[in-house]
Amino acid sequence: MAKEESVVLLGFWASPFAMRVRIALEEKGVGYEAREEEVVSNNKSELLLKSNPIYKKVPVLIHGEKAICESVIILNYIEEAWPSPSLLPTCPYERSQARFWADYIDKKLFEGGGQIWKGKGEAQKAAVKEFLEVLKVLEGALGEKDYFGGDNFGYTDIVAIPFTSWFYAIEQCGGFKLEDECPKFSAWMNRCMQREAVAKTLPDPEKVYEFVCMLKKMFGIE
Ligand SMILES: N[C@@H](CCC(=O)N[C@@H](CS)C(=O)NCC(=O)O)C(=O)O
Ligand SMILES: *[C@@H]1O[C@H](CO)[C@@H](O)[C@H](O)[C@H]1NC(C)=O
Repeated sequence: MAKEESVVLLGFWASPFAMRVRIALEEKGVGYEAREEEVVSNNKSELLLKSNPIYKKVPVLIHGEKAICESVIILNYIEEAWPSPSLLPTCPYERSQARFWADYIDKKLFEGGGQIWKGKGEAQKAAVKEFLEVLKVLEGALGEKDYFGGDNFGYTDIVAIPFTSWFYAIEQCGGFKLEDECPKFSAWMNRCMQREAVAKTLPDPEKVYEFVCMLKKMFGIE
């Protein structure tokens, strides 16, 4: 059985993409070995270069002899390899909606967040405005539900929640307060943080802020 094969995750503590995989494995109760890659100094392991020769990025899930790359593809793999408890709804339409919002988050949220902490002046102001618009759209998708999929924490929540560990840094850089601007999204964040799999995976926002400050110095911003 595939389930008895070893499970290794090549990751990096501040990578929201790697956090997705950790949360999914925790939710499924799959034991795994986490190996930390030195992505900042670009000192990547031979195993990473061999397992993800195309992008050379984390996360990579190595299940037995097989390597799976790209966080959302890994999430789908986990859902199929360990079906229970399921992260996706059973109804095909609802599954499509979970994937639609996961894709939206991938395309819009990360881009926008990056433009804030990397930006300056007017460009940064515009990035903040756009970022808040994206969060408003997500608040609309949440509606009155507890989670994106309804009553249960699932697929879209797992795709979205990791990046919120960067929000404190983004607020500091962008000069705004998320809770005032997007109370519903804030409430959803707090709800997700109650889950053990999320609480034990997400890094301390202050530590992420220090990391962002270090990156800004490294990239010569400010
Ligand atoms: N689309 C990829 C993004 C992965 C990604 O950007 N990983 C970053 C860390 S957050 C990385 O490995 N960067 C190292 C590099 O690009 O050399 C996914 O969803 O897995
Ligand atoms: C790069 O990683 C290898 C293996 O983990 C380690 O032995 C080496 O000291 C690292 N080099 C640098 C420059 O950090």
